[in-house]
Amino acid sequence: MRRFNMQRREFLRHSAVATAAGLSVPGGPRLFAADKGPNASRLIAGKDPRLIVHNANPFEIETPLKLLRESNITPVDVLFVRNNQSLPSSATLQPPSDLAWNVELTGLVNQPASIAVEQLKQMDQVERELVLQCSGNGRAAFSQAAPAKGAPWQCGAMGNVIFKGVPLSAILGRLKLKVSRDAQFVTAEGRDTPSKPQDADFEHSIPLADALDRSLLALMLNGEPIPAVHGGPVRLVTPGYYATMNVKWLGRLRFEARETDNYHQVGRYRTPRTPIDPGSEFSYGLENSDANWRMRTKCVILSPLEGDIVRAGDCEVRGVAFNDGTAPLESVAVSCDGGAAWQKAELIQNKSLYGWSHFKTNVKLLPGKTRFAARAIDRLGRTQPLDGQIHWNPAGYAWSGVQFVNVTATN
Ligand SMILES: Nc1nc2c(c(=O)[nH]1)N[C@H]1C(S)=C(S)[C@@H](COP(=O)(O)O)O[C@H]1N2
Ligand SMILES: [Mo]
Repeated sequence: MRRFNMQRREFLRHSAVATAAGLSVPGGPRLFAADKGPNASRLIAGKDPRLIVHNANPFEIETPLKLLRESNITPVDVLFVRNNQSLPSSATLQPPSDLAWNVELTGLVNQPASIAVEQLKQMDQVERELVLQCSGNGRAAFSQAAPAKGAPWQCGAMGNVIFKGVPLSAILGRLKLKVSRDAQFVTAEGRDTPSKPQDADFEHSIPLADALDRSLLALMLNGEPIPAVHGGPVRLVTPGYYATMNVKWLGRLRFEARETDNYHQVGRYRTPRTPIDPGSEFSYGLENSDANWRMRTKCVILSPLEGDIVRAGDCEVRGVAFNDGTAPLESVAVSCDGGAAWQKAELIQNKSLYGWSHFKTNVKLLPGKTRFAARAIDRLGRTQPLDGQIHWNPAGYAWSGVQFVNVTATN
């Protein structure tokens, strides 16, 4: 596997040279005049300039909640972007122009195989509405207890989108591939290469059972070919999983007995299995931590927003809730006193288990300060901790604590 990875990197380094002139490696300060700092639309052709740029290289670009709440299906021009490293020439909402893209299927299978994007396009497609959420979403909240390493994402490293593509199980059938009983995981490799050659390639393993049940090789996002920046021409999409597991620019799937020992799978993108004290160190291993796979149940208030000044009197509190799609949501409760008393909100269930559901409720606001909170619970009883810090972890993954929103009401 190593050997192949080296070859792949060498190959891509050549193509990177060819495209370097085309702003393929974005964000270097010298690309911009001093008065024109990086904004999302300069970094990625087609993105909305109002997005929050945490990092220009690699991209860590967040959707402000003000924009997120405007649509039920998050348009691609406002959808957040997170790259650990990028594929050359992918800084655009245009689909990639590589028409000869193949995905290899190797490892514990009767014989290695490969399928072209052109073949995938001819197969029956399924559509999945789902929440795409970075496992670092909400990280900023962890830092209230102790610094968490990484971009201080607030709540907008997520969106509700529609992916369309071919189920992995159908592809195995079409290729007549038999996966060995020893295979427990499928590892997805992206074709992007690390900016420092000595760094690890980007790949992730997910449990085979969920992959066969849920995963798609997605070709379309919100009805259009997947934009290059979001992983086109083909992306592994597993509904209900954190976005990091949705490997962009999919080059290969390996069927394996164990999770890969790749740095992105073992050294990060995991949370400790049992709580640790905020601020303490943690050495990740497969035996003491869980990969950022299925998303924790949570909700996010989209109106009002933190710091809003609103009219006293009638106020509608609304937002979105979601989980890993394993069971429907049960309810969302809203508090106007920072979490002491709760009232049940109206919950409009999404037809898709993996998409977000909207909640709303009306409250009477007295003049002065109000601290709202919202908490979702699903039919498996999985809910959000009032003190989200019990899940504190050094890199601030998988925040699912109750969110508090402070507003001021005036007459
Ligand atoms: N090949 C590849 N896939 C990747 C990444 C990456 O760096 N390379 N980043 C992951 C992470 S951490 C996230 S949060 C999502 C972001 O998806 P988006 O940029 O389409 O919003 O892509 C995931 N897939
Ligand atoms: Mo992420």
